[in-house]
Amino acid sequence: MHTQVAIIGAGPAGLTLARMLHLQGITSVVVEQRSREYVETRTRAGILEQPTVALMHELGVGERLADEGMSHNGFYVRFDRTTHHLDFHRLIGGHATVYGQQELVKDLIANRIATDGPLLFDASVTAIETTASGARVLVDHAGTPLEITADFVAGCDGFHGVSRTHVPAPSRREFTRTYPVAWLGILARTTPTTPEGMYCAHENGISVHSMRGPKITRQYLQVPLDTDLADWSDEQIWDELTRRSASDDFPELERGEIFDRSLAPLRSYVCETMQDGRLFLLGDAAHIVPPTGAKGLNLAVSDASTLSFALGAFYGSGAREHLDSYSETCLPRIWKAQHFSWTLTTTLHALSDDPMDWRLRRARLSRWVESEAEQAALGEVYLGLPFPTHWWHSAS
Ligand code: RFL
Ligand code: PHB
Repeated sequence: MHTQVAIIGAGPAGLTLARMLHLQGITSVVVEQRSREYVETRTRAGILEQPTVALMHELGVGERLADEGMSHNGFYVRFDRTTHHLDFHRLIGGHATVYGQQELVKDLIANRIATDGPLLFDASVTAIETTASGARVLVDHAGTPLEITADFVAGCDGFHGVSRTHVPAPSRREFTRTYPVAWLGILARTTPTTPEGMYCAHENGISVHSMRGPKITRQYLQVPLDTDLADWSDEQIWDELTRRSASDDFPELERGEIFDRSLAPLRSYVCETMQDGRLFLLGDAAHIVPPTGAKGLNLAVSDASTLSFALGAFYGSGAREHLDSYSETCLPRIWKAQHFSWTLTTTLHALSDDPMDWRLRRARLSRWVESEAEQAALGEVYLGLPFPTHWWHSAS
């Protein structure tokens, strides 16, 4: 099988790239190791930046997002039993949109299938070979070997994928920061406690109170890294969410049926070498942010937009410079999102027993809620910095 671009992974990065290439008349094959059902039901992110939402509309996949997404002006912060709303919309305009990652993935898959774009599920990439003139991707497709030849490979296979290991270790410029904590996440049939999402800073650790609709909540608890999900009963989860979110100005958290649970370690990682010849790394394959600040999916989409533009330029006019500068074009926005996620993570989590630490964190939280200048600065990044390039290239 031959195509112009072999895309490994049907997450937000791979599916968005496939759609943008299709609209530019560039062929691709998307190869996904999991089943369609698995990727369409995997619970993950939920907060979309404005540039992500605008892009989905441009790509013609924003219809359900417009109907079902919840538009938020900012978020709430609670500490010392007091609740504060950071209203970014009032200060700088714009919105964030709450829409589950798997819903976006469903929309992109439905569109890919409706436009007859090749998309293989249960197809695991086992090897990648690149030369100066092209690439070969070896795939195990439900037990049958398959070979794809392509001009380029887009590694959109997430943090645990195979693409990054194709970049020789000595030439990989990598930065890692790990945190001794994880997020225990739940989905529950309850009414959200605040009209927009809320981060609570408590001495036991952060609790996050987000939503997926008027009657479904998505909530998280900071837990130690070595936590076993089975050690937490539903009652213990509700007790701890209630304790950390206790306030003097809002009713107590509502309890209800928990129907999904997950555990995610907090990690910051950047592989600055996002290109090796004809292989490009996008999204979680190249970088991970801790979930505080909700940047991961949005960065994956931003990388896809940059690569789409560079490939459009190459196929449109033979220009190679945008491909060659792919990493440098992506990295400033990635590091700004890393900085934002690190700031929120270190301000909102309990990461040490040092009493001076909490006083410093409280001072920063106080500045956030008392200073409109601080709020505007946070809001600019939360609602989404502009993408580095257009997703399409005009040859004229
Ligand atoms: P994905 O989504 O991991 O997709 C990679 C795909 O590649 C497949 N794959 C392979 N396919 C073929 N052959 C192989 N050898 C393969 N190896 C892997 C995988 O099966 C998979 O389908 O990466 P992508 O596209 O880069 O997207 C990144 C996002 O998924 C991720 O950054 C976000 O979920 C992070 N994140 C959040 N991001 C936000 O922007 N807003 C949020 O509100 C937000 N909340 C979160 C989050 C992540 C969380 N967890 C679980 C880590 C909340 C949590 C709790
Ligand atoms: C979510 O709604 O899943 C969510 C909210 C805030 C975050 C991360 C995830 O920081």
